[in-house]
Amino acid sequence: MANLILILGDQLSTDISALKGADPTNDLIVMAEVGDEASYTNHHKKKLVLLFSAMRHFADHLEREGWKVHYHEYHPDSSFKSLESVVAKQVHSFAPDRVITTECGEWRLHEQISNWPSRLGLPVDIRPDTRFIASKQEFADWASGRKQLRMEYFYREMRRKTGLLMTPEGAPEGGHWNFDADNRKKWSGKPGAPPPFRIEPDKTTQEVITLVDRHFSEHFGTTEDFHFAVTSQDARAALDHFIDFALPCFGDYQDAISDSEDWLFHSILSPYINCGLLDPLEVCEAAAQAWHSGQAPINAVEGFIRQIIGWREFVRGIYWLHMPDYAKENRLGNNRPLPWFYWTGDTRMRCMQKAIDATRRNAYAHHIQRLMVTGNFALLAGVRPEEICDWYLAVYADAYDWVELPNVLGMVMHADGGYLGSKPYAASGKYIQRMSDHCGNCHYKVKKATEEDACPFNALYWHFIDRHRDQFSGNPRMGMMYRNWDRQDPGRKEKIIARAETLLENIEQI
Ligand code: FAD
Ligand code: DLZ
Repeated sequence: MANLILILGDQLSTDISALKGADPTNDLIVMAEVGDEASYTNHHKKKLVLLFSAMRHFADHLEREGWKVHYHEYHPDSSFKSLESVVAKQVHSFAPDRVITTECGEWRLHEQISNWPSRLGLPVDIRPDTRFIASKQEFADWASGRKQLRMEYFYREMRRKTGLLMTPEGAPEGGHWNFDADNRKKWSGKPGAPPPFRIEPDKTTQEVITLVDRHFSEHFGTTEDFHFAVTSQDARAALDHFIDFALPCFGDYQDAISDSEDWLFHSILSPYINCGLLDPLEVCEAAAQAWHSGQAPINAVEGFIRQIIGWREFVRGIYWLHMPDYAKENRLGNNRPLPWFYWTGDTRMRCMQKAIDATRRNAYAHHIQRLMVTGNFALLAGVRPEEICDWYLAVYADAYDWVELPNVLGMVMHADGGYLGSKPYAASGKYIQRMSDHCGNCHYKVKKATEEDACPFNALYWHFIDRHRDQFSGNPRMGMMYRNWDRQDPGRKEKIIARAETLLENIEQI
């Protein structure tokens, strides 16, 4: 019996379920760089370099381990544009008994692969992706019968399941499940933030950079200064770098934003975890070990682990529970096109310009920039969810539909009616001033709301509150905002709304 085993670009692990029980002497592994996957969105050039180079290194590794690998390199003139066309050709030449693959992370591709048994005329074994802590069914069971889902309760289940930061008696280490209250410091430049882990491009990566520059020149971003790891060995070195140099301060400055520092104390591990170079549990265990050995404090380690076994698992569960309908949600009825400056960074708002510029250079922006800067602006301005989702899917090296969509459509845009988050993360300029040092360098004045040079976030915030009164005034977590708004002088309110409307009418000039 011979099998054809398909490994996708984000499944680069020898522990992937498609390889379980496989036979190197009989089976054929297929991996393919194809136009359809490289172009279904305007993927950042660095994301393309990361994936193609990591795929090539992984295929080489498998061959060195004795596997037969058919690897299809990208060429714009190739007649094999889709994964299906590559697999169909190998089915024809290799005549396997079946195709084996691990379930993919996107509804779009999942739909295509689900049709392969009839289209290819042989059995296709689609195995669960065991790299997640909760299976799709486990999440569905947990969610069943709950009207609103709250990450915190799901997270506690995951702590119990993994035993991470749990005492032998079954209590949370440190006496609390969550130390978020300690994790809201502004960063003043001290302690110094460590430089990100970097690996200089080897020959394979350099070839891929040349390929991407030549054939994907219209895509967003730049390949310049590519320094991501592209092998699991180097991704592990990136994990060690994070644990040694950044994790101790991760909690304290988790919500901080800096005018001068792109990476702060974040791990920059999501690109590796999401494409299979790092296992999420291995990452959490390394962090827990740093706490046990006294190398990092509990607020940092708990906060970090919560992001992975809490948020990451939670958004994936929501995605598979509600797709494909979830992607169509637009409960706030937004219909504004995405402003063009999301692609160029050409805006006088310092925080937006800095977040977009970092995104363009690095294919990375940290969570608070994604949530409270570019996300907050899209929410306040009422951008069409589909357009802002596509932007986030394109511009980050870690972006795949299963994780991007719930974060953007649910967490940022509140387009699912509050299913993922109990209240929208809407904020005025005051939040950005509190958590960053951008405002001192901005063309706009954060203390003003109605004047021509007033911070746009201020008037847009009140406009958002005012126009969504029906949806939010009954939300107990937003009552105070409505009381504050209603207390303001009617003349001032009128001016604020007028200023917001001028901004919205001239949004491309902000
Ligand atoms: P750290 O801050 O060091 O966090 C540690 C890890 O926790 C991350 O590597 C990631 O695996 C996980 N994590 C943290 N927050 C989340 C979250 N909300 N959802 C899922 N995992 C999380 N993450 C992606 O992996 N891909 C995306 O496409 C993506 N899009 C996002 C879009 C928006 C609008 C927002 C608000 C968040 C998005 N996130 C996404 C979550 C988060 O911003 C990134 O995981 C994080 O910034 C990655 O950088 P890091 O590895 O340095 O993370
Ligand atoms: C994101 C991506 C890109 C850019 N290119 C490829 C590719 O050429 N071949 C491949 O197998 N996968 C690629 N991917 C990842 C897929 O598009 C898809 O996002 C994931 O496999 C979903 O789990």
